Amino acid sequence: MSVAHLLAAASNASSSPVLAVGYAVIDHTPTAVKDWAIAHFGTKDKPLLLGTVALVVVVATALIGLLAGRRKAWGAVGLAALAAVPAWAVMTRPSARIVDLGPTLVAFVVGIGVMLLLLRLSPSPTPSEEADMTEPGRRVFVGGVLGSLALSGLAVAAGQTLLQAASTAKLSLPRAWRRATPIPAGFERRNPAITPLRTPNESFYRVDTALTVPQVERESWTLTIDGDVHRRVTFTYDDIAAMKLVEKNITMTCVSNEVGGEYVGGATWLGVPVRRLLAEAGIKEPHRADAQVLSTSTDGFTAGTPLAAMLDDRDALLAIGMNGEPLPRRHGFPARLVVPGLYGMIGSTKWVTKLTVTTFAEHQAYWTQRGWSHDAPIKPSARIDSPSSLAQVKRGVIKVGGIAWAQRSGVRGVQVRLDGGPWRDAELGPEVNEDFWRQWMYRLDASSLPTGQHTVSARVIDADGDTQTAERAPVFPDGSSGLQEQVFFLT
Ligand SMILES: Nc1nc2c(c(=O)[nH]1)N[C@H]1C(S)=C(S)[C@@H](COP(=O)(O)O)O[C@H]1N2
Ligand SMILES: [Mo]
Repeated sequence: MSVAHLLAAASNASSSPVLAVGYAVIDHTPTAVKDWAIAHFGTKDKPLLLGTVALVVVVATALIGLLAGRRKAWGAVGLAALAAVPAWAVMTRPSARIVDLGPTLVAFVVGIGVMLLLLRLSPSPTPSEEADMTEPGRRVFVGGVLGSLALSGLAVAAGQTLLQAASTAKLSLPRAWRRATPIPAGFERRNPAITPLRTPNESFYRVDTALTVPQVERESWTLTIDGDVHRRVTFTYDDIAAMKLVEKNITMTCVSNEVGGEYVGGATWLGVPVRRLLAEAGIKEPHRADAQVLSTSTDGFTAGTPLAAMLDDRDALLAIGMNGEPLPRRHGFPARLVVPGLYGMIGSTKWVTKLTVTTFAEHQAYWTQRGWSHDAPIKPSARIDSPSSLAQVKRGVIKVGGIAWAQRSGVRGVQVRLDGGPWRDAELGPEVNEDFWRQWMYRLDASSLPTGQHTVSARVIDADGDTQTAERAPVFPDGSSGLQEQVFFLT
């Protein structure tokens, strides 16, 4: 399996038997079990899944080894049955080709080889020979096992090194034709606990279904537009880089972000408005109700964006730059979509290679097939960064603060309240644009408050004057709502 993984890493990662089985498990796990796993293991769910796959293989091969000890043919049949699982998993990957069976075949052949070798090295079980054979025989056998384990470890290490392809940070990035106003520094200077307006690429949240980061290169990448268009068009990276590129400051949010959660970030994106690309293809019926742009990634992920959101003035982007650098691989290198105002699953497809103009009735995107809404504008929310949850706070003036967003509208105000008392206006940080988040701060005079437990909460008011709802909703199917209630202790 390790040798196969190495081979796959050097050619096409998704043909790795381990990764392919991992994806198959994800695809066939009931949503309830998946949610449970994500809730309990968070972002450790992927290593845990792959570890489990490896463990099952170890147990299965141990059993096959026992069978082979009786009869070699049984061992061979066992290994063939075991290899059939990744063979099936590999061929059900979205972009599977017959050559992708190569690594699995190699795993089978190497498996047979190791099995025969270990059988030859294994001490004979017959009692008559035991006296003179056991000691050196055992030692040679154990040596053989440890040797194969060591080689196996080396192969996995080499494979993983290959999969962590070179960083993209040093690559060149074309200039913007229209620059965005630089994101200013804000309240983080007065209260370092408040989230800075610009999220650095290294700490930008990452959410995707990929078990390993897809390695796509600029030279081979293309974007095709098809579906209900007059001409099917394909762009290369150079085509895109030569266009009039615009910069836009956009705050992205994941539908899985809980109230007060971390799956949200603000960055400067450089790219081409998607509507200009769509115009080159020529949309047949731009005003058709139910129309969507289905975007497809190299890894088979799809997202469905309402066509109107791709065409209006929000500047949905095909982005190639993030905070002045080429997109990091984790965030979709060489190109991704960023759609302001809609949760990431509604169209911020990373490693995007195809845009299909179609309808929601005709095609269902990845998360829609799994019951999530395809109509999911980001819900306005205020997050409390300071004080942190269950913090011990000294009596005096408490600097309450955080960040708030109401994409597509903008943040007009943030209000804060203590222990269910009256709402008070917070001070707002610099405004960037309506699709960007905004910092807020409130100096809470706690000099006359009793010591012990207190609760502070916050709510955002958007530019239309609408106040964030206190009504609680879970993240499924269209995003969480409710107010964050932060408990702290006055000492
Ligand atoms: N190819 C691909 N693109 C994807 C996803 C994915 O699973 N695969 N997840 C989406 C979701 S749910 C979110 S919230 C954003 C997250 O983008 P980020 O990881 O750059 O923050 O990417 C979107 N694009
Ligand atoms: Mo998401």
